[in-house]
Amino acid sequence: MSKTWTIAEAKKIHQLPITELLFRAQTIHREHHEPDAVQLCTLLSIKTGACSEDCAYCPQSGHHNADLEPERLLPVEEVLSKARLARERGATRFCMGAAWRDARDGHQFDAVLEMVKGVRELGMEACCTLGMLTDEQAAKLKEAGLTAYNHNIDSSKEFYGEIIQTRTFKERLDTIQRVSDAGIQVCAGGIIGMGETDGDRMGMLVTLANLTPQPESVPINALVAVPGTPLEGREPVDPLELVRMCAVARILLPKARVRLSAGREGLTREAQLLCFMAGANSIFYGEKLLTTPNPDADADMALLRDAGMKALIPTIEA
Ligand code: SAM
Ligand code: DTB
Ligand code: SF4
Repeated sequence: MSKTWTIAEAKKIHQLPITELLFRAQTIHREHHEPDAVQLCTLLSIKTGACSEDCAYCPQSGHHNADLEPERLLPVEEVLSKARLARERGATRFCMGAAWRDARDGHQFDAVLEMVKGVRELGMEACCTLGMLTDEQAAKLKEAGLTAYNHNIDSSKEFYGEIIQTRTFKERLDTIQRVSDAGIQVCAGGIIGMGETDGDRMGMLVTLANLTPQPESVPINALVAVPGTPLEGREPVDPLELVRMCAVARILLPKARVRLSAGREGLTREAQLLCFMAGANSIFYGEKLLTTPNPDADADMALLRDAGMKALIPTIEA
């Protein structure tokens, strides 16, 4: 039985002098991970925009007016050729995102299953994020070979209602449980920079840390404030706050991959390295996240090279 964390404990850690916080995070990081290896995950939006949910941060919500061309589900071959390209550039995980409230059965879901199989046949880890799932869908994804399913809790239970009205925090947790019960690894994290308090940030990490089992990976996103969304014009988060989030995530979830996710475009190389020192050991790799820009792959490779670090080598069973 792993430890149950309290928000008070997390807050205490979060407030430590950053030198002490980094030392504690690094100590734990080195017990469980190679300190110089970063996982490269490439994202692809396989179905873009016109989503029925109203997530305030999201340019893909049909409730907002972001400048975005909605796109139907991409053909399987197109997705697999992007996955092949990502593999050639050194990514070991391919993550497919769909702007759906929930995955619907039928030819579209069947096509996603083909995508998952195809990505695994390339020897890559396959992840997808398709909204809410039923038990049957989770079982089918597992059978197709899905490595991990991404479903973020985004913030604390208390702050959730401020950013999303069309679904509940509990529904998010229920889907995560379904994924876990189906034997698929859970990827679950959230966003900072939406107007939440430090207490909300710690509430989010404590909720993730107290899941049984803990998530396999935890994406930490800094809000990308997109014009046309209700959160447009929000000040970017101070990079040191991201460093602190990565460190607390590392301490509370020692074995998880902590993914420094959206918001890297605004970070200096040095800030990114501080996040790696804090325990982040995964990034989204490639020029685009789902709909917004991400650093150039060449710049990321140069950063790893100049820092004497390395990209994770695939260790996937065939
Ligand atoms: N529709 C599915 C869902 O909501 O789970 C999958 C796609 S959704 C875009 C995946 C995650 O991206 C969200 O849960 C959120 O954490 C993150 N995200 C979306 N827009 C973002 C933004 N503007 N800045 C930072 N993270 C964002
Ligand atoms: C996650 O936590 N972040 C990724 C991935 N999981 C699916 C998505 C970030 C999206 C950023 C806004 C966009 O590009 O649309
Ligand atoms: Fe839809 Fe997901 Fe965006 Fe929410 S985060 S609006 S569910 S695509």
